[in-house]
Amino acid sequence: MARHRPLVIVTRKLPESVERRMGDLFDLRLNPDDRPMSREALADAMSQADVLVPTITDRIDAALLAAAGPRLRLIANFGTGRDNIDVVAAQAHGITVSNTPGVLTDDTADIVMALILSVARRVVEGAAILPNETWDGWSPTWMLGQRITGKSLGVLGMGRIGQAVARRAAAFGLSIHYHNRTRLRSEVETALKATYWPSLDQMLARMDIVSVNCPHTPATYHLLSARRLALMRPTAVLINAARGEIVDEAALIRMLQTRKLAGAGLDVFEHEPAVPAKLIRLAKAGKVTLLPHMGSATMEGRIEMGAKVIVNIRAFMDGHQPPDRVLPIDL
Ligand code: 8YV
Repeated sequence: MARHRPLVIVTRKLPESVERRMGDLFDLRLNPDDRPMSREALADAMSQADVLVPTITDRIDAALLAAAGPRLRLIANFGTGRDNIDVVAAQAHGITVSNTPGVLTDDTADIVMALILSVARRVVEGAAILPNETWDGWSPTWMLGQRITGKSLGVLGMGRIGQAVARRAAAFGLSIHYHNRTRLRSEVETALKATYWPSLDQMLARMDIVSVNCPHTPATYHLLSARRLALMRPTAVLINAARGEIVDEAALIRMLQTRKLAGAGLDVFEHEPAVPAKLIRLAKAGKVTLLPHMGSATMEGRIEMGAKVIVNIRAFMDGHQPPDRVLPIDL
């Protein structure tokens, strides 16, 4: 692509420093009121922009891509997950896609630990007591949770984030187990003291805590199906800070309601921003901790995501592959 100031359209409000830098480099159209764009607004943006910078709240499907203007050559996703974009259709239309891997690994792993601790030690439930002025004082048998030291953690998806979870969890005294498409190199496995389970079913049946850390792809949609969830121990806890679509949410709710699963910590939901009323009721009953998709929500993370987006756009405008190009084969 010839070097010119490309028209870059950003669909949501980004940190000020990121928007300022983008404004220095590109012809920039921002969304200062931060409301998610309607499908019509997205189509309009895609008919004009050279580069679109969407987020998880924008569903860039095959129909939108087919109707995109001839100028649109790059979709530089502000996010690591790219399940909001039909990458296969983008490639078919000659549109390159990039994402922002690596910079939200630690933040997301921290939220996984926060969810594990919250569910096992009833942190969120306990934190609501004083503000509600319902505390009658200490009792030896009140607010008892589960010790996490000595328990087993099964990580489903041992990529960057899964490994960061494993390192943290090991420091808390959990034994680390994992299932992944491909087994880690033995040096990495040894460093993480992680046990590989070629069979997801067998791992699920033996873990105290299961953390979902794989991407959402056609192959992982409902990977934790009703059948697989039923393999878990009734005392076990499920943590998901990856994507809601990986877990059959209705089946999970049934398992929690019928006490076939002890608890869950969820940062993501199958139909965001909708959260089923039944899940909210389970949260009120202290069975689950629900967070509003804030795994990567740190100022540092957002600024680094913005920097990655800028680098990807610049490399592309200079005629190179963006360093974080997403290929259909990665899905
Ligand atoms: C981001 C995420 O905030 O990057 C991801 O994959 O899930 C989030 O934490 C979001 O995707 C931004 O688009």
